[in-house]
Amino acid sequence: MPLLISSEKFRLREVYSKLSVKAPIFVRVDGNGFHKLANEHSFKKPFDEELHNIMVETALNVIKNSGFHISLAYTYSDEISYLILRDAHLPHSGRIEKIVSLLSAFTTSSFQRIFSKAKSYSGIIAFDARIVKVYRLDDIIEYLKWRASDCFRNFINAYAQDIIGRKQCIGLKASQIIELLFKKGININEKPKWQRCGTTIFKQTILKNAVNKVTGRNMVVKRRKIIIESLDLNSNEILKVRREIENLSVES
Ligand SMILES: Nc1nc2c(ncn2[C@@H]2O[C@H](COP(=O)(O)OP(=O)(O)OP(=O)(O)O)[C@@H](O)[C@H]2O)c(=O)[nH]1
Ligand SMILES: [Mg+2]
Repeated sequence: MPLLISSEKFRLREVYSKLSVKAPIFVRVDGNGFHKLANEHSFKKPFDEELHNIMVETALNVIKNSGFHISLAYTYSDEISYLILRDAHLPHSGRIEKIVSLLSAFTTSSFQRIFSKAKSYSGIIAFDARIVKVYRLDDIIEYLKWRASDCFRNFINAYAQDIIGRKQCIGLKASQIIELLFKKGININEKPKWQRCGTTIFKQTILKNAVNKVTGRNMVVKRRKIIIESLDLNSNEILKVRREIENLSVES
């Protein structure tokens, strides 16, 4: 005899479904077990440009095709931070379960499609996701600087392990590692910027002259252009990003 269970009973057990968040937020996704994937697929050490390009393409695809209104994405290694700036840009009334699961799913399916094709990979890939609450513009900038610092730390460590050796670097400060690398002929400043700084994808507001089709009058219209650039977010270059986030914050 079939068991009769009230439909309400387990709906009420969806105890986390009402947790919600307000904008602005970052959603950071991170590749699951990419250390293993890197070994299995002989990713180039210390940095694999093809992998980085796939991460950039993945982020771009999520911005363009997920339906989420993402104002900026920043990626290095196996992680992407997505910025959702305003409450109006948060789907599903900001429900955390929805936002986290959908953005990890969109990132995963996008990366899987591009990566499988490029590397004839038949396994399955996953990205986890977490929400980082930020408040004002300064907080958004501070978060980006934090991830950029982690990117730089990762950059130094990756070269240190590859050129000097993991054990030899234990207990050394970053400045000592940089000096040792220099003695071995590696000038970190000459390495490609994407390795040191990751890649930022952001929307630039540009003003264009146009003609109003109804009135025939000249007018100025705002357009958004997607910029993909390796910027040093811990230098003055962050001002470029700050300005554009500011523009997006005040515009409808
Ligand atoms: N060879 C190589 N490996 C990379 C590159 N970028 C990322 N990785 C690998 O991806 C890992 C990313 O770090 P984590 O996210 O801490 O490692 P993970 O194995 O994904 O661990 P979880 O995120 O906890 O599942 C690095 O430790 C590297 O092993 C690259 O350009 N070249
Ligand atoms: Mg990872």
